Amino acid sequence: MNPEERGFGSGVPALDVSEHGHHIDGLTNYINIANVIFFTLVVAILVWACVAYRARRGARAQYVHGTSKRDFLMAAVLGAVVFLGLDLAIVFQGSRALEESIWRYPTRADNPLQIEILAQQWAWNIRYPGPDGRFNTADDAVTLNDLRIPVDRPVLFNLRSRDVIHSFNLPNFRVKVDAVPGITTRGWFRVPSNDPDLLGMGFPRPVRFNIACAQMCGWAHYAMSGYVTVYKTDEFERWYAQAVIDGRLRYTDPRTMEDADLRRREEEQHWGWDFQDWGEPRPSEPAAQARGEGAHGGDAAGENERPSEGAAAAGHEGGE
Ligand SMILES: [Cu+2]
Repeated sequence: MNPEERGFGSGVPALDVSEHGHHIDGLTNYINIANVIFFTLVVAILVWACVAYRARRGARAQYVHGTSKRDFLMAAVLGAVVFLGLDLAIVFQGSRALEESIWRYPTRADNPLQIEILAQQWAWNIRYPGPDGRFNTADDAVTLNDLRIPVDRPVLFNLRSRDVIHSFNLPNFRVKVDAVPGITTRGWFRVPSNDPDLLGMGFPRPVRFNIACAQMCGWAHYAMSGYVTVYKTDEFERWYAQAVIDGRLRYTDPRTMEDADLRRREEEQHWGWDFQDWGEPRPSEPAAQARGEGAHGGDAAGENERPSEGAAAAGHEGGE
């Protein structure tokens, strides 16, 4: 497998191969076009006024207070056009995009690929849960700056930072989520296998895109990059199975280790956390299943807290 390397794509903006990206592009285009129209209009009026009302021999300047009915009417109409045509239109389109796709997180029924991402100066640590579906266990697959995903399956990620604020940015997927020390943020996206741009890049061969950090995070911020590679489902599963085997070979249970220094270093490798999907039932939870608690088992297992449930969630945070 030799992934096609595309980087940011050659165009501006970068090619978009995500399911929801057209919402963001549509909004950006709308703002750009509206800006060009209003800018042209304002400049045209200014130029016309400069020429039409230029100084002429014998002409006297008038002082206008702008308090006539006509002045008020003109200001009101112009204000309404800008407010309705720009501000409200942007709010309306933006909230529609949020409701229709960006905030419509995949549910368990959608079988999302769960991933944990730990940002640090200056790298992206990426963790997959492995076959047991749980993080920080011996079958996790862990990579550095190397995110691999299948097509047609939602990718749901948790994001944390080890040090300063970073921003996880996948330009070709229109994803940008901040990694903030002390809290867990999340995001999701999906790459449809029939996306024309993706097919144009040679898919079903694996296609590779860039990961960037979009937050100035220190002197090597520019170097905080990685790759995200899109695979056919079966090829992804093959890679994933091998990555899990490789992970097991490297895994040592820190509890069995005598050497304190080695143990500390080993524990640093196990930086994962209980995946937070904000209150979704966790049917794969063995403890919950044993108690027959399908929908509400998460609480007893000490997981699935919402971030707003202050004290309980705080126990999970800031563990770095
Ligand atoms: Cu960064």
